[in-house]
Order: sequence, then structure tokens, then C-alpha cells
Amino acid sequence: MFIDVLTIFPDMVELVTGWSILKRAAEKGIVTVRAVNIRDFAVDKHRTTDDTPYGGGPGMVMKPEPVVAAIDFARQERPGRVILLSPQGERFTQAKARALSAEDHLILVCGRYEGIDERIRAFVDEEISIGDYVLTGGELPAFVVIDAVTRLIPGVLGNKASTDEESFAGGLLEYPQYTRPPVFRNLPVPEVLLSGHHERIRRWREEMALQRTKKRHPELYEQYLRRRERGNNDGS
Ligand code: 4FV
Repeated sequence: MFIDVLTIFPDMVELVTGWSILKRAAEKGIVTVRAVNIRDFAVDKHRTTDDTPYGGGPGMVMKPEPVVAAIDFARQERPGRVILLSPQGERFTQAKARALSAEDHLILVCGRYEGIDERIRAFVDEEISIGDYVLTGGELPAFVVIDAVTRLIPGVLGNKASTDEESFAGGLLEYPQYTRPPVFRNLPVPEVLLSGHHERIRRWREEMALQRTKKRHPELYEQYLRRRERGNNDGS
């Protein structure tokens, strides 16, 4: 997969590509992340990428020309899905991460300032929000998307199974995990996990995932029950 990050702070991209799993994925050639500096596409000698809002109001707005020229540049070598990160976007989910992990080329547009010129949206395929809060820029949301998407690409994570059983994968939150020591500050590991009895462990984990989802994510729990109900009815 190719990922272009369109930003006026290209050095930030090192944050995701320079470490751990994503670094190895890049070294293995599974994922290529490229920083595209929007300022390189500015049309004036001062390399301006922002201006005051028409109609007045606080702050600055991202100019359309440099951003759209950067999108054109990113699309030159290969077609790509252009994604704008913004609070007005569709909420990012594991299902969306799974869908994007099948793409060949993602072009992530990172806004800055109070917002972007509305005409940029005519050159964008979709908008994604990572949550209902306002950040200083779209770079961190872009990195969240890159992390969540690339770890789903076959070969990136050592063990594929780890993405099958995790939260949201099966529609439930993940069950509690434990590792050595068997007792930590008088807190023991649940005996069933030390039993070696795989069927009892499997049932305990399912029950824990159900309880945790019901308590912390009731709507996800309802969705899961409805899907299970449907599953039972159509025998799937
Ligand atoms: C954001 C979010 C976000 C808005 C103005 C960047 C900021 C600034 N992006 N999910 N929440 N973006 O807050 O995606 O330009």
C-alpha cells in the first residue's frame, strides 16, 4: 500500500514511519508512507498556504490552490483514494479501517488553521473524523488512520490471528488479558487461565467479552445480539 500524507509539517510523518511495526512494514516494502509538503505547491514566493476568511471571522483558512495541486501531484503516479481528516467527517471505525486496508493508494489531506477552503472538498473522495473534539491539525488523525489501517495489511503484524480476536473484530470488546507473574500485588490471574483447559478458557473469554461489551459499549452489545439472533435464524 502507498500512503501520501499531505501536510505543511512533513517532518511529523516520521512519527509514524520511524518506529516499531510500521517501520518494519515500510522496510518489508508492504507499506510506503510519503510526506507531501503542501507548501511546495504554494503559488506565491512567500509559499503562503493560508489566508483570512471571506466574510470575516477569527483565524485563518487553508488556501485551495496548494492543497489541490498537492492532491494532483499525489495522484500523478497512481490513482488514489483522497481522504480529508476533519471533525465534519464520518466517524472512523474498525470496519472503516478494515475497508481502507484493501486500498492500493491512500492520499490523506491534513488541514491546519481554523479550517480549509470549502472548494477543496470538490477534490476529496471522503472525509473522516477520529472524534468529536477539535485538534490543531489533521496530522494526528492521519496517523491514527495509518496505524489502524496498516496493521490490518497481511504481513504487517507477525500473527494474523491477533487481528481476528481483538476488540471490534468479532463485534465485541476484547476479553481481559493476563501474563506473568501469576500474582501481582496480591492480584491473582483468574484460575481458569492457568487451568490449560482450552474449552473452559474459550467460554470464560467469551463471557468476559460479552459482560465487558454490555457494560462499556451497550449499543455494540445490542448490535452483537441482533447479529447473533439473525445468525441463528438464517442458520449462518
Ligand atoms: C479532526 C478530528 C480535527 C480541525 C481544524 C484541524 C482540526 C484543524 N480531524 N478528526 N477531530 N481537525 O480536529 O479529524 O485544521
